[in-house]
Amino acid sequence: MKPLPSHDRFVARAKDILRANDRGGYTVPTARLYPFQWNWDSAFVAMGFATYDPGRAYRELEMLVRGQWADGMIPQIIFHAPSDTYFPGADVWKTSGKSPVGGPATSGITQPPVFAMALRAVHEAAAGSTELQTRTLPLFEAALKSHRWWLAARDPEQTGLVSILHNWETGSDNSPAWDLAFERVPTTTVTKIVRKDTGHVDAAMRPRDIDYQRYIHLVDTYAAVGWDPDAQWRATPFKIAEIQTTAILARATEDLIALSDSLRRPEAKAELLDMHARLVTGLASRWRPELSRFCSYDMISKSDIVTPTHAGFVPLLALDLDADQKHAVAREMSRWLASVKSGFPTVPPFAAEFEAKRYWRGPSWAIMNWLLIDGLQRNRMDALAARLRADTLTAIEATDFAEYVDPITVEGCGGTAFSWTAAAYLHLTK
Ligand code: 9WN
Repeated sequence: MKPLPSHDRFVARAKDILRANDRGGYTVPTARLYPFQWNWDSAFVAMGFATYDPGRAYRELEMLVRGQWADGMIPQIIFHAPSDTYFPGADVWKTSGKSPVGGPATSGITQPPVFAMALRAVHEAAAGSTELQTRTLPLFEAALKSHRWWLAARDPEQTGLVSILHNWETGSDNSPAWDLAFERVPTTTVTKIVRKDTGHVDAAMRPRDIDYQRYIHLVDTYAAVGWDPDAQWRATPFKIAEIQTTAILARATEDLIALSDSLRRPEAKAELLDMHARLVTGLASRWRPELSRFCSYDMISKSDIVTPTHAGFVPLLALDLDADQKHAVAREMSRWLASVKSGFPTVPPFAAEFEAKRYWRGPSWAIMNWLLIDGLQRNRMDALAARLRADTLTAIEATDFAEYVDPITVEGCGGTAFSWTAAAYLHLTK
């Protein structure tokens, strides 16, 4: 869709935000609150840069893979330069020996694998320059290695669904989808917790202290087994076969398949086709017609997670729904949309768990709207996609690129001048 003249001012502001958050080849999500490079943030940011500066977009991804581990994992946080405005910082994770020798320190967990979706977008944006496109191949190899890691480390039982072992890995940190599973996670920690986030933004918009105790209990548990994937798989009290992550991985695998054609890598393509078939089958099995959405699965309690969250619709990114599913999803998504003023809520207001301003328990996020719009477009559900796109742009303009938005009052919440919100604006108006 062509940008309207009324978008020009905001497109300029979005580029200013990305410039201001640039720390020399990588982009921090926002100043102070998140002072390092984050995995899926940078993938979205690269797609934002791809709309006007493909060279800078490549650079964002190249900086991210500097933190890739030898086993293929691309970490959640890359600590390129020190900062004391964030907890947990580099010292908490105890990942030396795992993070790259001579490279930056990293956290020990990962984040949603948007990376290959971004790589394809960047490669296509660089179509006019064979010189720029030579930068795709090493990043393709890095992505392939990371997808192998996901399937080996996070689906050792070959279910077709990848599991997350930490809520931070989903990117939807305090989603009520994890509440029951977290009741089994102890609140004791070896690491002393010194929160910094609540010094930057209102505590009512952030997870609670007891949540952080559990988050850090898991970090301590994994550090104690040396971040070994098999040992973590056995030791963890928190293991969720997760639909949002699996949908992103399946879609990213589809994008790698397209790249394997452009790069003429037939063996890689064959391997990727197998991965893709496995993921799509696993994901499709999570459809719950009685709920009109998909559900994650708690691998420890061996039960469906039925709490209503936006994640139930993210599989549209990777699946082609049949007519009955489309009809049911359109009805259900419309019901959620009718209950808010703007954007797609991470939890609908009619659910008991809804909190309008608390992070992933209700607010609308531009990047989640972006993924949902993409999934709706893929499934030719164009009217809903157009509505969500218009809402998202209006909310970004009204809140000056806030981290997330109260979906009832359309107030900006969390961090300000946020990088991936800027990237979403650039992508949705390109
Ligand atoms: C932990 C950077 C990140 C996002 C996540 C978002 C938030 C971090 C935190 O900020 O998480 O990764 O400390 O709250 O939940 O999705 O990647 O923007």
